[in-house]
Amino acid sequence: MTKVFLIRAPRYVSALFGKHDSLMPPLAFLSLAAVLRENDLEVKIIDCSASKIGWKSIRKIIEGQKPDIIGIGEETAFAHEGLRLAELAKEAAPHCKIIAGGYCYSYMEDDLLKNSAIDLVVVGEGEVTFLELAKEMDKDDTNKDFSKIKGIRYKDKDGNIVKTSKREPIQDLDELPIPAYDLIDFDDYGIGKLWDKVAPIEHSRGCVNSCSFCILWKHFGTAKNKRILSCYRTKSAERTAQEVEILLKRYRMKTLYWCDGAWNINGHWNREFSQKLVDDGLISNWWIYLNADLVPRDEKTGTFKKMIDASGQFNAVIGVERKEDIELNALNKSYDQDDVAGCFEILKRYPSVWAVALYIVGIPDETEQKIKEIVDHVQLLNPDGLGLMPLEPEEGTDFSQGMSHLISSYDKDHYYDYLSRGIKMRYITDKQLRKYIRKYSAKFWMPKIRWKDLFGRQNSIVHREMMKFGINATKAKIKDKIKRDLLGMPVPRYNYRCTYFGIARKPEWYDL
Ligand code: B12
Ligand code: SF4
Repeated sequence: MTKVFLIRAPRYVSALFGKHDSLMPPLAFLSLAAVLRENDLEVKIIDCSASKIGWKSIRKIIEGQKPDIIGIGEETAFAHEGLRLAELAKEAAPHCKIIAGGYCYSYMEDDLLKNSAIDLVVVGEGEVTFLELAKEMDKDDTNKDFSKIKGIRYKDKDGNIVKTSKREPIQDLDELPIPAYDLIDFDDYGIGKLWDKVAPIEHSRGCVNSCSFCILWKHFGTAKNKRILSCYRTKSAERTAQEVEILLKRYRMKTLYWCDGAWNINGHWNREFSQKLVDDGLISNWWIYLNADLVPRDEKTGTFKKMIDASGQFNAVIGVERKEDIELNALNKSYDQDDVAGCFEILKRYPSVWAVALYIVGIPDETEQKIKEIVDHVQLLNPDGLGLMPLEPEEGTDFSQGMSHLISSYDKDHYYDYLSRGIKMRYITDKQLRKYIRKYSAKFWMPKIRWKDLFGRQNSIVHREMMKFGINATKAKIKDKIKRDLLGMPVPRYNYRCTYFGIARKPEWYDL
């Protein structure tokens, strides 16, 4: 029987994490594994950070257990570690085929196939393609033919890169089996009380919009006349409620992290699903990405209130992106600032809502003044949290800067990270951008820090946990500064790498 390992390579971890070194289970692997298993393939998920497995140990595991296929699908900031894993796996189990997929590898296929140990790349939605590939690999060498499998890239026997036609998205998502939650240990994930007992879940794939900085709508899109168009699909309310029930009752999860790019696109669905959860008593905390213009629509019909009723703590993340409508237009955003103001006005009416406004900074004509104005503007919306996110040159998006060679060359000094982004700004440097992000984030967050919130009882556990993370991050930074500046000890640049929560540290188990 073909043995498939889905592996997340060892990675540096955020200084903000608590006892867990991995934030959230990889939903992609859970979903892929469920499909493979349903088709009688042997599948294992190894999340090195979650299980605290370092480079030497993962080599031993691969050498000892000899999988036939290893699948990797890292996010961009960790992509070079996935490639290190591919190289290591080829040495440890030379017969093993390495397949890469996901948002990053899908769009750097030429570089990957030329410069790394990856054998095949799966582009876009993975379940059907991966299954077909795994079955094909099971055939003996003379009968193998990958050319009929849609949505892949590989090298033929003459070394030419073959690109097969686009894999069309799965239309009925209810056909997917329930993600293979039993293949991971949920206890290995989360951050403190904020994401305690957290489970990733999705009810939809794709989007109806096509924002220029976003890869999601393309990744899960459909091909028409050689163009990629958005293609939104959703599971039924019934099926999604079934997943919620499994997570809450069987696995005792408390928080659902909704992975949908925009959760609230279909008003009828929102209503039907929320009502079902209320009826079935399936209440939990939610983290959720909402499209701002659709919140007023759902408020008018009473649907938004139902969504609040169906959840405990409701953590809403809104991509406000920019302050000026002209800039929103340039990013091909579907809404304007009036929509955003209307959305926050509604969010503030509900005490269980903890609302985060995300802005994109580092657009080509960024200035300090513009970032300052964003933070002044945000006071009008009065969100509970603010994220100033640097625009990333993600491969496959309009802002892609051809960075993939930096990842695939795995050069320790020049790997792709979110600090040296490659998007050139006319008026400020990357270093200034980082400084302004720190300065203006502090301007927003500092007035929110109150000691009584840290120790006393208050409404939002989220607020308290955020403060704790801030304190941990500052402690980690001061420690590094003392080491470097006072004791003259080496502190790798990597320590300041901008992953999701700012600072990354090398965990003790990393090299073991
Ligand atoms: C959860 C999540 C996170 C979590 C990460 C959790 C963790 N690692 O523990 C957090 C919140 C920390 C996070 C952070 C960031 N994220 Co994020 N995140 C997501 C989110 C919401 C869900 C991912 C998911 O599980 N999807 C559901 C699964 C089923 O889909 P999937 O992963 O795409 O997998 C399918 C296919 O891609 C493919 N596939 C995937 N892996 C593999 C592997 C193999 C072998 C195969 C064959 C196929 C395959 O098959 C799967 C099934 O069809 C997505 C949006 C989204 N809806 O996907 C954004 C998204 C991935 N994030 C994005 C971004 C920009 C970021 C940030 C850079 C934001 C920022 N500015 O700080 C950071 C940094 C991330 C990093 N370090 O690289 C972008 C794209 C990033 C990229 N190109 O790598 C996305 C698409 C959001 C968007 N709309 O643009 N993120
Ligand atoms: S609305 Fe969100 S998910 Fe949809 S295209 Fe825009 S950024 Fe991507």
